[in-house]
Amino acid sequence: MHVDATERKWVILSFLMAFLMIAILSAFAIKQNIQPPSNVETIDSVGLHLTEEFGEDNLGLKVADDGSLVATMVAMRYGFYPQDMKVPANTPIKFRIASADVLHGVHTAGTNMNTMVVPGYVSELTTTFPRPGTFPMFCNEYCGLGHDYMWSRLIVVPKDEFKPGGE
Ligand SMILES: [Cu+2]
Repeated sequence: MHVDATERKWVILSFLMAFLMIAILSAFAIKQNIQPPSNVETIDSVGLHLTEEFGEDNLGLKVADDGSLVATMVAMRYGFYPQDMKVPANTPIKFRIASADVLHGVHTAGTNMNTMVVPGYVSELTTTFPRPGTFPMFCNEYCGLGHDYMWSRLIVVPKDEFKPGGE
């Protein structure tokens, strides 16, 4: 089969470009610790406030029985509850987030924390924040007219200054 030299050159070039793009994507996924969502756990979004875990008084950062930290959050038009959350740096924190109404997203700028919050499911992710500071947490799934105002703050404090439950 005869393949024109110019055509051969472009076939090779297009394959190289595809491999380069896959390599860049893979390198970033590994470097920034990007993982696919893996928790499939259903919950009744309408009755969220009636559950023990996502009841208003139980939201926020808690120490689990095994000593690990679990942060429970509710995303609802148009805010995240609790509004501001204080967490220690360099400590793995498991976030459990549920939506009380429509599809939301949680993106914490400057960190690798980013997940969709699908109504009817509990979004779960575990991450560690290496840098202390105040990071804005945005909704990144358009959820209605107040979407632009849907944000809160994650306050990462140095590990030795952190007291669980204290201010
Ligand atoms: Cu939203």
